[in-house]
Amino acid sequence: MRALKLVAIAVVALALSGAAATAADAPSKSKSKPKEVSVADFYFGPEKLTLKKGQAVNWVWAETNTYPHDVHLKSGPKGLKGKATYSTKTTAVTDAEFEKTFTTPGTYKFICTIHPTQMHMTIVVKK
Ligand SMILES: [Cu+2]
Repeated sequence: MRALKLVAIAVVALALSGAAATAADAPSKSKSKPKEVSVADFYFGPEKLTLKKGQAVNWVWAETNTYPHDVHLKSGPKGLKGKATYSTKTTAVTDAEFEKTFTTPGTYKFICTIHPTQMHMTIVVKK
């Protein structure tokens, strides 16, 4: 009888912890995560991304880099406001991130100003 009671308690505890985990996960599921782009030695990975309006991109400098890189908007859709905010002022080798939310639909072209011919990427934001 005592053993049965312990099993019952364990089952209740498991059910409760499961419910708690679900509740904790809920907020992160409701808003979409930023798409991650790797800023690596001589390439952005991926080089092409398609987003929905309102989605964000987070550029993350690769830990294995040995050269400095940046993220610079070369061209954006017509009428894009706050163009400067689409480029980071950070030039880093590693340990850097740059996040930007895209609210204006259209095509965006990014380069690394230090390696403009090798490092380029396109982001298309759909309506
Ligand atoms: Cu670079």
